[in-house]
Parts: sequence; C-alpha cells; structure tokens
Amino acid sequence: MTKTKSFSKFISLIKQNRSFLITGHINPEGDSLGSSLALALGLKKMGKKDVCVLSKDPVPEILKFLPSSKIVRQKPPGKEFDVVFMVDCNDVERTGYEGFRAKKTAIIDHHVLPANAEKSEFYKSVSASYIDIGAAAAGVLIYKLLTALKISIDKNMATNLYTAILVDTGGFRYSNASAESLKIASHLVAAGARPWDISKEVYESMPFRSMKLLGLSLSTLERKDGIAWITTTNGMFKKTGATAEDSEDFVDFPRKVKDIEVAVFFRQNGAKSYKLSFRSKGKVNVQKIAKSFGGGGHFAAAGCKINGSLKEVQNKVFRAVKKAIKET
Ligand SMILES: [Mn+2]
Repeated sequence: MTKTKSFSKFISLIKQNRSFLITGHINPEGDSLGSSLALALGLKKMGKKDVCVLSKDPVPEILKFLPSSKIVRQKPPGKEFDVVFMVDCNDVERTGYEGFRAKKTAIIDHHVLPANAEKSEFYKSVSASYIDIGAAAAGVLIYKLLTALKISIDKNMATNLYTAILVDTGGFRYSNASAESLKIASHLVAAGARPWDISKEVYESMPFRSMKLLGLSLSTLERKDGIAWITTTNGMFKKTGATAEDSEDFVDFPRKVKDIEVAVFFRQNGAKSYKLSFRSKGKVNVQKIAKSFGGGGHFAAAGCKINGSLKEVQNKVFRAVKKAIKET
C-alpha cells in the first residue's frame, strides 16, 4: 500500500482521471454519507461529470435532508470506473459490496486498519490512501482534501461535511471534539452550514412511535454494580407500532446515568432471543465483552446477540460486565 502523508497522490489521481465511484460503509450514518456526498459535489465542481455515489444500504430517513442525497444509488452501474474512493471505511467488506469495477482504488478514512492489512493483496493494490485515526471524522479529511484541491466549499458541501463531523463527535461532545474539528466546523458554518437546521434534522426529528417506545423502555431502567440497563420487549414494539430502527439510539439513555461504567440495552428480537448494545463511559472495553458473546464493535460501543430468556441473558451479561469492571 502506498502511504501518503499529503494529498498529492489524490490530487494527481483526481486530475488524471475522468470517472469516479464513491462509497462509504454499510448501515451508513452522517459521516459516511456526508463525506461521500461532499466529495462528489467537490469533484463535480472541478468539472468531473462522471461521479457516482454508492451505498449498499439505502439513505436512512433521517439523512435524506443531506444535499444531493438523491444521487446515492445502491447498485453500481455496469461499466468500469477509473477510480473508486472508499470513504469512512478501509475494508471492502465494510462497503457491503464484493468488489468494484474500477481501475484504481483510493481510501480516505479514520478507522484502524485490520490486523495484517498492509500485507494483504488488496492493500498492496491501493493507489492512494489517507488514513488518519486521529481525525474526528472522515468529514475532516474530505474537508482537507477539498481545500488541498483548492475547491471553494459551498453551502451544500458545508452542510454535508458539518453533519459528518457533528454526528461523529456526538454533537461536539466526545473526546474527538478537538480544536481542529471545531475550527473546521467554524469554517463550514461560515461557508453556509446552519447548525440549528442540521441539529433539528439529526437530533430533533424522532418519530412519534419511537418516542412512545422509548417511554415504555425507560420504565424498565435499573442500575446495579456500575451497570445501568433498559429493555425493549416484543410487546412494546407491538403496542407502539415501532420497529427495531426506531430503537437505534436507546442505549444512549442508560449511559446518561451518573456513576455507572457500562450501559446495556436489551432488545428482544425473538421469543427467546435478544440483541444487545453496550456503551462504556471510558474505562471498560465493551468490545471485549461483546466479543465473548460472538459480537463485536469498538472500545466504547459494541453489540452482540444472545439466545435465552431475558433472565438468563441478563444473568450471563451482568456476570461478564461485572468481571470487566472489576478488572479495570
Ligand atoms: Mn466516521
């Protein structure tokens, strides 16, 4: 793999080629889509006419406000492209596609590379990569690339990039809300991004049924041994007409409880089956806990599926979490 400390490889790749595919990752969120769309708008502004944005999963309802979100397609066109950009992911599997019909591959991302990635055939074939795990969002890197390309950032690009950075910093609350990410956000606001309009779409547009489901779920809130948890049952889904997507961020609520280390959300997805989400307040590696049950994720956010009655599942999980808290 070619390591680039600057965007010079990207600049020549863009200048020397005509057709571009851009893809983010499966289950796309604001960073994946906002970054992809901003890059597409930038390339178009440079006069590149053949630019296609792909997403294996459709644009979520809540992100349809992103400028140009309508250009996102799920199926790649049949022809071969000059360059495919992988944005906010560094692994073909994460894109959800099996591969791309493109002569060259470029990666712009802020995630850690998989173990031994550098030795794999795929990475050796990558023409340009810019991976900065210190960047708050892929949106930060796309902002830098567009700046390096001397593209003036317009309102539509700014709205996409601001959303990307907003969601990946948890609304500028997480530890990655650095001086740099706030400075870029400030430039994006000056370029036309409107913080309240974007926040309203991202954080203040909860479907009514989802709020009703949250109310029922919050009534199950409990706390013990540094763990806070809530549960959503099949009965609650039935009563409110809500779906699993409507409970996407519910684990954030037990995480708000003071003096706990780990938050857990139990979502029933079968008569004797539960989908779990874990959040850490910063000390416990919940990815390890999820992995011990066959799941995965990151240090502070992870998930898994466990079969059994609610009591059985909770007993297993609480034992594992208690042990992990003790070991810190
Ligand atoms: Mn990201």
